[in-house]
Amino acid sequence: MSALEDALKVKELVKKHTEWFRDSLPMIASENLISPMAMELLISDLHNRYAEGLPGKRYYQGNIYVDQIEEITTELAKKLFNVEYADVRPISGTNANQAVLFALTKPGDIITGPPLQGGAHISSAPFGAVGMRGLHKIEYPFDVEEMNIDVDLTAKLIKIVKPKLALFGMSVFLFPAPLKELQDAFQETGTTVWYDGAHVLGLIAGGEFQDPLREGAHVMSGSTHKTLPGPQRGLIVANPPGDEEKRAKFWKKIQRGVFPGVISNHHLHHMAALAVSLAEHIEFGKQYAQQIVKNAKALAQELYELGFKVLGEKNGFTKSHTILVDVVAQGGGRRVAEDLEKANIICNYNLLPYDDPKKPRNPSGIRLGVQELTRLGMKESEMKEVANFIKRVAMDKEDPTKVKEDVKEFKKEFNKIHYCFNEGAEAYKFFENLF
Ligand code: DSN
Repeated sequence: MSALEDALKVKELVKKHTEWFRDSLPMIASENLISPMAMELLISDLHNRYAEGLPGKRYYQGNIYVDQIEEITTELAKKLFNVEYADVRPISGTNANQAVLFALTKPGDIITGPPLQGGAHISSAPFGAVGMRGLHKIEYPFDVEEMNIDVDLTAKLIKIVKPKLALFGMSVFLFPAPLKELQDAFQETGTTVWYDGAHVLGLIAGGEFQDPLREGAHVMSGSTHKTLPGPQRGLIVANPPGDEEKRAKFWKKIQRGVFPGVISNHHLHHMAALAVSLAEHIEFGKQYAQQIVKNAKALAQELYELGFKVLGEKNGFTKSHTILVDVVAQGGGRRVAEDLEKANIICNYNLLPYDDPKKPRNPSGIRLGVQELTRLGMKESEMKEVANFIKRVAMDKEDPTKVKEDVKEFKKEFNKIHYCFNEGAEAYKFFENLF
């Protein structure tokens, strides 16, 4: 193939991908749909430009408007999370985590955090950002019945280990982290508490999860494209402890962790899009977050009633956007996730707390997120239909390609985007017009 043919082939594949997702039920817990207004800014001239440093203190000319955009974005983040400090420059959640690690630890330090098979993000693994920083991670004990870290044992662990940094927050985040319950341990040891809110930022901002920075966390990082439905990017917010001088010093370390620590340019088109998404979440985030949690609970309950082993039963299955299902009886996580994909139901296979973390390729579970279906206008009654599609594929072993036709038909009614300034706009028209 010629170079041009390769380029055209990629364009064609992007078109096919877009059509596939338009016809599918996207249920990956870490994804979402950006709003049309935010999307427009992604293809602006900002994409072509560079900015390093902070507004008014750049290393490049040409940033007159970029500085104003960054100031507005930062203020919107501060307002949304009700915090003293915000940095909107990290270009992803992992990148934000790297910046926190760079700022608050030194190689050889000890960090504590949730276990991988208990849902921890890969950046906190020894083979992820934590390992790259040369840190030793000690994992919290996990309570499978609670589907959360074990509070008493974690308090003891923190008192014994006295970590430099105690990390909370996960990529399978069903229930709030027990920050209030661990207050004594934090205070006794003077531990700095870091909360990775990537999955639940939109729920936190919407007042529907926990409020980490008022429950003991000093700094919160996260990605901006999950329950907070913005561009693929990251942010860090903080309400550091101590007097004004101490707080400013803490924040300066974080800002230097971001730049020059782990980024150079910070992808200005994504920053402008983030400003729109933050503004939209200030306006619509509360209703959106409420509906996400209602939908997740409804889906979990329906799957449970259909006979699936949904984890977290003791605590009502979930308080977030995510549910976790043990599908060993249906053939295992991988088999089920692959069959669902053939039926246009997109989710991922996932380690469960009792799986061997060294065997991530065929775990016992699947993880399902409802934030994108909610964004497309689905409510509790639609969750029943979604549960039924999942049952037909995973439990009844119906031919997935047959189920796919019904999924496509069902999805036709849900291709409008909600909880944004262009309320009710066609979600995929923007992409379709590109081709
Ligand atoms: N690990 C991704 C997920 O939760 O899907 C997020 O980075």
